[in-house]
Amino acid sequence: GPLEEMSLPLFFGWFLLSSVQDKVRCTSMDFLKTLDTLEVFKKHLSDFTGKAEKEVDLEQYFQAKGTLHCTTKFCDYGKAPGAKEYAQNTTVKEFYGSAFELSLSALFVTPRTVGARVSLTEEQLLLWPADPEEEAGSTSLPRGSRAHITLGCAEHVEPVQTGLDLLEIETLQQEHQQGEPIEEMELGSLTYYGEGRWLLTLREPICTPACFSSFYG
Ligand code: 2AM
Repeated sequence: GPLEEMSLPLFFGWFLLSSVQDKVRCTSMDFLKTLDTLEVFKKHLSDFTGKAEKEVDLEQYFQAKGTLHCTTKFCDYGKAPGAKEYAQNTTVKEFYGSAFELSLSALFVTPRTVGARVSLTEEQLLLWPADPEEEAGSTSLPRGSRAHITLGCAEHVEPVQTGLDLLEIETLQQEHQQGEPIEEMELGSLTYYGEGRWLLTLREPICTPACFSSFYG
């Protein structure tokens, strides 16, 4: 009935503590600012603007999307397949409300989204649903490959796109399309994967405390 549906959230996930949210946002802004100034980025600017000569302010281009979090299971208030099973899973119940430390190992930018890749531990993978990678058609990637934090979306782009963009980049990586190594930046090494897809592998992963919980909205 409707009451039962109400009891399932929009999604489950790890929510970053508010003090570290600012730090992660700053790091991401710094990255966008730096990327914007690189000649090699300007060379590929048409990926973002459609016109080679136009300029783009990446900090304006992407809009922030609420509290920073890493979605584990999108439940859509019970309408998503497997939502009920996930909510009733004993591990999910056991860890609900617990603190975790997430490791952000890379930042990525596409013409649609900007996000952070989250490298899950074995324990964290216990909270990862069975099939979010397969749902997206990426059957050969390891579990947890889709784990990410959406940092911003271009106009008219929904946050669900961020995980799909990450999977696309990881599929290219797995197919040994090494990408074009661009340069060493202060934060790490930057690689270009074509079509406006940039990946910054962080020299030092950002470790951030996060609470496993759910969001009703
Ligand atoms: P995100 O995890 O990439 O940020 C509410 O919309 C949250 O659920 C957002 O965080 C969003 O994307 C995520 N979300 C929305 N639709 C989704 C879907 N179909 N699959 C997985 N996550 C989804």
